[in-house]
Amino acid sequence: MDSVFRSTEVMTIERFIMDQERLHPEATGELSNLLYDVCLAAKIISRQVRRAGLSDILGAMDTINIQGELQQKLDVFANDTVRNCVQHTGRICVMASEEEEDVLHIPDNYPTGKYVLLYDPLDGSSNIDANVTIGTIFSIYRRITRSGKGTVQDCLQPGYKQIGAGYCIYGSSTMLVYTTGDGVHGFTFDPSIGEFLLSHENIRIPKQGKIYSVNEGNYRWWYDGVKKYVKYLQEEDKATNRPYSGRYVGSMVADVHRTLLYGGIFMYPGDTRQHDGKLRLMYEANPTAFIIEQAGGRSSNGTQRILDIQPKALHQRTPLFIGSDHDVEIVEEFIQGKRDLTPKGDNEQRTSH
Ligand code: FBP
Repeated sequence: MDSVFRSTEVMTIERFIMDQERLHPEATGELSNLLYDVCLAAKIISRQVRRAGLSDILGAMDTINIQGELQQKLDVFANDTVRNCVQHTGRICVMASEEEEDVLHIPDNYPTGKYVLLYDPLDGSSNIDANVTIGTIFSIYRRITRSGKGTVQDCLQPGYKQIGAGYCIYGSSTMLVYTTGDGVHGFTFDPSIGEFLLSHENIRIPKQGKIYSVNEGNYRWWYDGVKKYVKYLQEEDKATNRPYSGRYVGSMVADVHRTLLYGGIFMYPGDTRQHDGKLRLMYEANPTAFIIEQAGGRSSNGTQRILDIQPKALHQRTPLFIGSDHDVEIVEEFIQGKRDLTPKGDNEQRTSH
């Protein structure tokens, strides 16, 4: 019998969110309801992803999104699904999506609310047709404009102001992981009863890992600090858990989820072609950074904490180094020149400068 059903507490995500809400006497229930809306969208997208090979939903549209990427049919389906599950509820004042150039305003015939939702409807979409794990990522803020329709200003808030963030991963099972600042919790979807059930309560990332995750195909364009760090991870030194093992799915949500559970580091560095890397600050880096930090990990662009970056543009990109506290600390030292590789035969030592 499933372990979840063997436990004395079969806990749905709705029940869990309500219990967490009780921790905040000032809460009105609107954030809880917004989280339910996102769960509903995730269930609908999960159903479509699971039967993608059977229905005419694989393959590309003939449209290019703001990122310059060919939109996949599932990208558009997921984008519309999240918008349609949330925009009519009166809980949000504005949205922003990776698939849309401008902010998504609430249609005139719907009331506006006090929250802001930013989302990547389908992360890893280049992997869809190969049936590789993909996901939906979301980030929630309180509005800063007073009332009425929200604006891009409501979206361009630094990550530490997030009041909720999460992702739903469509892998061997569908799993929703979220935080509202009271720890990180994971819920596995049981399609036979249509419920997300608590399966990973209060997830903690290991202080140090043994896995690094990066697209080494870009090595030649990396800056020296990152090149040296990856060389450092490949050196043999049992005392420091090295060499690390390499894992790279190419779907950020999958690589970050594994890093959250097993520890180690996921990186998408900037390089001589793309100084700010590929990943988007607002709906990829900020939400995953909030989750990883809530689980005891660390996030950085190499020199600054991701959650402290003041956004300037909706679709701005950022280098990303995220994962176990010890591992991200070391890559920062290599990038900032505070640490260097040791000549062969010497044990590693920090450079003085
Ligand atoms: P989208 O699919 O949402 O555009 O995300 C970008 C992404 O697919 C990430 O999920 C992944 O980490 C990265 O790009 C892979 O990039 P690359 O193929 O350059 O390694």
